[in-house]
This record gives sequence, C-alpha cells and structure tokens, in this order.
Amino acid sequence: MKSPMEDLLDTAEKIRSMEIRGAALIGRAAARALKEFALSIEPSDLAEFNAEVGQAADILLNTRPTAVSLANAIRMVMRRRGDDLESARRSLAENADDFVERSLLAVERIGEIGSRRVRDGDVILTHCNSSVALSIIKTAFDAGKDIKVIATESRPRYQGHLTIKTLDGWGITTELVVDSAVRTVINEVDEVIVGADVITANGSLVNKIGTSQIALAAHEARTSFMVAAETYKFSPETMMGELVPIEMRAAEEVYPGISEFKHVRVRNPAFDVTPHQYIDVICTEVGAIPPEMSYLVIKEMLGWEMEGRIK
Ligand code: RI2
Repeated sequence: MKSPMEDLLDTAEKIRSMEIRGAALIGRAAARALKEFALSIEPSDLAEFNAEVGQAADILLNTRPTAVSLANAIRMVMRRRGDDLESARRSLAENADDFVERSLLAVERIGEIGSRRVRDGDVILTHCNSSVALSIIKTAFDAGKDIKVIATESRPRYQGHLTIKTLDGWGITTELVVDSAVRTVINEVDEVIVGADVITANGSLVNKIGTSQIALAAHEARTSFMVAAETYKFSPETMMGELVPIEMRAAEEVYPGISEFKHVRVRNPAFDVTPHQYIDVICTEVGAIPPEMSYLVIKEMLGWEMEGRIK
C-alpha cells in the first residue's frame, strides 16, 4: 500500500512526464489527487491538515509551469475551507468534485457554442490535441455537418497522432500534415480551431508551440481563427502584470541522442504566444467572446482570486 504522499507524487510525475496531459485533464487530475490526499491523510489538527495539503498543492503546481488550469484548479479546490479538521476535509473534497463536474460541463457547453460557427462543408484545421477544440468539431459533426479536418503532427511530442486517432474513431474525414505544411494548406481551410493553455488579461493565447505561426498564416489568408477555452484557463496573474512562464522541456524530446554533439544544443519551448489581434473569437462556457473581453472574464468568473491578491 502506498502512502497518500506517494500516491500524490505518482500523479505529479504523470503530469510532469505528460502521461497525463492536456490543460483540462491536468487540472482535473490535480483536483482529484488533492481530494484523495486530503481524504487519506491523518493530521492531528486543522493546522497540520492545512500544512500537509498546502505542501501537496505546491508539488502539483510545480509540475507544468505554464498551465494556469493547474493553478486555477488547485485554488478552486483549496478555497473556503472549514473551521475544523473534518469540515475542512469535507469542503476540500466537495470543491474538487465541483471543479471536475464544472470542467466536464464546460467542455460540452463550448462544443455547443463553438459548433454554431462551423458551417456545413467546412474544412477545419486544428493543432496539437485539445479536448475542447475536439468537442466543437464532434458537436458540429454530430449535428450532421459535412466537415473535414486537417490536423498537424505537433512536434516534438506528436499530439496530432492522438487527434487523428480520435477523429478516425468518430468517423470524421481527416488529413494529417507536418507542422510546416500549414501555410501550404491554409487557403483550403475555413476555420482554425485550437485549444488553450492560458488566455491572458489582454486576450492573447498561450498554446502548443507552433500555434502562433498558424495564427499568422490564418491572418494573412483571412481565415477565421477560433480558440476553445474554459474560463479557468484565463490567467488572473496576468491581470496583476505577471508574464506567463513558458515551459522549456527536455532536449531529448526533440532529438534523442543530442548529448553526443559537442557544439549543438536544443531549445524546446513547449508553448508560444499568439497575440490577440490574430484571434477572431474565444469560445468559453459563458459565451463566444472577442479576445478583448478576456479582462472581464477574469474579473467576473475568477473575481474571488483578485480579492485575495489586492490588499
Ligand atoms: P485541452 C495541451 O498542452 C495543448 O497545448 C492543448 O492545446 C492544450 O493543452 C489544451 O488542451 P500539453 O499538455 O485542455 O499537450 O483543450 O502540453 O484538452
């Protein structure tokens, strides 16, 4: 039998190594892991409970530095804790269940909202593997729209292979292209649909590396660029002026055996920033909004966060 901390470290390692990946999934995995941890530990009083849970939250938080879904999920799970040990334990577990439920509902709702913008006969280009972008595509397809998808490989981790597997399972006609083929095919595309790791206060998008080049190609070709993002992917920190840290991942992901070279290094940023000027719409569970409205989403939906930060 593993200890509660060993179980939590297992989940943290799965998130770090990307066995569990995708901004929404890591948020839900962190919420579930914190709940299990809180229900399994045996602290002697509330102070000890808070200290142990706080330590567990920090471990999860440090696994993927860019994804604000992780930070927002953890904060939502940790808020409003009771005045005694058992009520604190209970409210943490309830908050975790509530987060998971609302996160799953958001994916469904965004599917409905975003799919209304997809027309019969459209060709959609998607990058990486976003469960929320796929929800839009699936909802449009289930509504009887005749659509075709172009999916990028999404090097270096090839999340595009996960995307084509899912699309194939749904019976959606799909074409796989290398990342550098986007400009060649963009004139055949009616809309780009991508997910999000972070939306900043000014409406910019932080998403899988390569997204910003696609946005640039779409902008040049006058192709619509749609982002699918739950409200907990909006970053309150950016409202306080903070910049989003871009996760740098291992060189081996790009070139296994790179260490044999003496004069070559690999740079492997996992994400890039797409300026809001290149985004037509962000589909959230509270509506399809222009990127410029991101500030309001943070204020209205994540307002509780600001209260704690402005003294
Ligand atoms: P959903 C992924 O990051 C991709 O960048 C994807 O666009 C984003 O999370 C959102 O995914 P990674 O974990 O939450 O592959 O929409 O680095 O599933």
